[in-house]
Amino acid sequence: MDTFTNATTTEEMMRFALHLASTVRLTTSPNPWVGAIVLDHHGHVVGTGATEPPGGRHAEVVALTEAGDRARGGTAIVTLEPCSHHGRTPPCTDALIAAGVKRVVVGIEDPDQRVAGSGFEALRSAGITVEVGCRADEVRDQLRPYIHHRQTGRPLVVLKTASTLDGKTSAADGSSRWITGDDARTRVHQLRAESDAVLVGAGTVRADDPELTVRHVSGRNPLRVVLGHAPRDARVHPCLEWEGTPAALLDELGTQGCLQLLVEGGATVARSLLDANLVDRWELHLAPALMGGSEGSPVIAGPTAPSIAETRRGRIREVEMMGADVRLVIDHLHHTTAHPELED
Ligand code: AOF
Ligand code: ZN
Repeated sequence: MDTFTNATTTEEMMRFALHLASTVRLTTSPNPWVGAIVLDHHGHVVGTGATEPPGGRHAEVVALTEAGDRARGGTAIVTLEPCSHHGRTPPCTDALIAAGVKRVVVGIEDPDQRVAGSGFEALRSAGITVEVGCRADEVRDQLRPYIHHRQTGRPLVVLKTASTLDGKTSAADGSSRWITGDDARTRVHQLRAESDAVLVGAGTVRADDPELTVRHVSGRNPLRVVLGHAPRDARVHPCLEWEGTPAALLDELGTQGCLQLLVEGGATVARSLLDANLVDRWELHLAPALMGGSEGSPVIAGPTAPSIAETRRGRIREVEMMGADVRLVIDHLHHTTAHPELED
């Protein structure tokens, strides 16, 4: 009966693999969060797996171990190309070949230079049918920090800001607590847990004395980085106090295996990163609040764009309610000449 041959089922299984991968999002860095499913030759699920913490088993090996002999003649569905190199663990391609899997369905090629297509080659030369590209856009999206790191050598830079509807982070008297609510705070802790490092400016350390740890969700604390010098009694310690340029910081963090850097402020640090075109994603938390006027602090410091033509424009990729607040995610914030909808 329900033999596993039709495309719909493959897509459904890849969706399941994406879900499995999402369950280990906070625990695999600097390795990718991968999901794998093994089907027997009837098309029944006989093994599921997700990447274990660094040094542990890869997703395929977890799923194959659960499947045992039932993998023979079956299919493996994996979000990322199986590795073919000896890293901290032996190659997944060897494990798939040894298990007698007949067909491997993959989302995307592994951009890691040690793999980059050689996993597919190894499987094909062992006579295994390899299909690449299943739900590729979703996998690319899910693995974006990892892909960015392997392609550029730098972490994906996520700028997070919280403001009123009119983009203010403090009132005329300087008061700023709290603009957004509890759900937004939880989201910030989720972002910290997803990130390997979190960056703030020395001004923010002096003004807010943030701890920058993960408290409202369970996850690892990111490396804390201060651009400039942090007062000795600041709560951000122990931290890296960076005296060089932001670009050099990204190179250094990339070398350390940092896949995602969260920038939590303030407005001057945000501006310097934007000016250097180093912001890959901007997450805005907007409270349904309004201050009005030209006093108070803006979300991004520095001079105002001199003309509409010199305005940065991005693409809104996500809009979500967070309690009474809203979360916006913007990509590709570049200088363009017109409103995207007006471009032909
Ligand atoms: C896979 N499945 O679940 C993951 C893969 O140090 P190692 O041995 O753990 O190898 C890390 C590299 O393996 C990593 O950079 C990436 O190329 C790949 N990750 N591959 O087949 C997995 N997590
Ligand atoms: Zn592997």
